[in-house]
Amino acid sequence: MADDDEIILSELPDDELVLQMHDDLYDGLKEEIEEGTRILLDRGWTPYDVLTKALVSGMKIVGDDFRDGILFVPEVLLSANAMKSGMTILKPLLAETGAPRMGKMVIGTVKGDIHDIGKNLVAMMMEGAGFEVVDLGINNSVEKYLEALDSETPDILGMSALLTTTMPYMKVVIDTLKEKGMREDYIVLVGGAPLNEEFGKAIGADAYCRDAAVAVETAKQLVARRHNQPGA
Ligand code: B1M
Repeated sequence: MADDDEIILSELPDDELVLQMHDDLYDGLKEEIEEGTRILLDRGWTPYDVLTKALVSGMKIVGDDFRDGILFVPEVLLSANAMKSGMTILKPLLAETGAPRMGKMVIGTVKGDIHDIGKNLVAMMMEGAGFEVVDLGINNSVEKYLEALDSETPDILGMSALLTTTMPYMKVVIDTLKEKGMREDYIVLVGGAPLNEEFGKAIGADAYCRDAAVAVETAKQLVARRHNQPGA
C-alpha cells in the first residue's frame, strides 16, 4: 500500500517538482531524478532548461554543502550518479538539434582529477551545437592529450579541472604544446569551477569558459575566426 506521505512527482506543479528534484539530487535518488527529468520533458520543457534549472542548480546546493562540511564524499558520489542518470536521458536530445557540423573538439579532465560532470556537460552541449566531440574521460596525462591530438586532429583542445591542485596541470599541457611547436595548431579552451579568466590568460589558453553555454559560444566564435583567417 502506498505511504500517505509518498510524493507523486507527476502530480507536482513544475516549480515544486523542480524543488523536489533538487532534494532528490541531494539525497542521491537516481530513479526519482530520472522520473522527474522525463516528466519535465513530457511537459514540454526544453532539454537545456531541465539540465540547467533542475539538475545543475540542484548540484550547486550539493556543492555548497560539500564545501561547508555538511555532505561528504560518499553522499556526493550518490548525488553525482543521480545527476549523471538525468544527463543520460538528456544527452541524445541535446545532440539532436540538427545543427551543421562546426568542428571537432578533444576534451578531457586533467591528470589527478576525477571530476567529470561539468566536462560531460560541456561535451553534451558542444555535440548539441554541432561539434564532433572526442571525450578522453578523466585523469589525463599530457601524453594522453598529445596522442589524441595526433590521432583525432581536432580544431579545439578542451581541458577541465575542478581542483586547485590539478588546475596548474593545464599549463603543463599548454607548455608542452609550445615546446613541440604545436600550440598554434589548436584552439585551447579551459574550464572548471576554480578557474577564472585571469588564470586562463596566465597559462596561455585561448579562453576560459565559465560554463558549458559559454564554451559553446566561445568555440563557435574562435573556430569561425580561424576559418576566416587568410591561409586557413
Ligand atoms: Co569534489 N571537490 N572532490 N567530488 N566536488 C569540489 C570540486 C570542491 C570545490 C568541493 C568543495 O570543497 N566545495 C573541492 C575542491 C576544492 C579545491 O580544490 N579548492 C572538492 C574536493 C576537495 C574533492 C576531493 C579532494 C574530496 C576528498 O577526497 N576529500 C576529491 C578529489 C578527487 C580527485 O579528483 N582526485 C573529490 C571527489 C568528488 C566526488 C568523486 C565525490 C564527486 C565527483 C563525481 C564526478 O564528477 N563524477 C565530487 C563532486 C561532485 C564535487 C562538487 C560537489 C560538484 C562538482 C560538479 O559536478 N559540479 C564540487 C563542488 C563545486 O564545484 N562547487 C567538488 C556541477 C558541474 C555542472 O559544474 O564541474 O563546475 P562544474 O562544470 C561547469 C563549469 O565549471 C564549466 O562548465 C561546466 C558546466 O556548466 N566547465 C568547463 C567545467 N569543465 C569545463 C571544461 C571546459 C569548459 C567549461 O573546457 C572547454
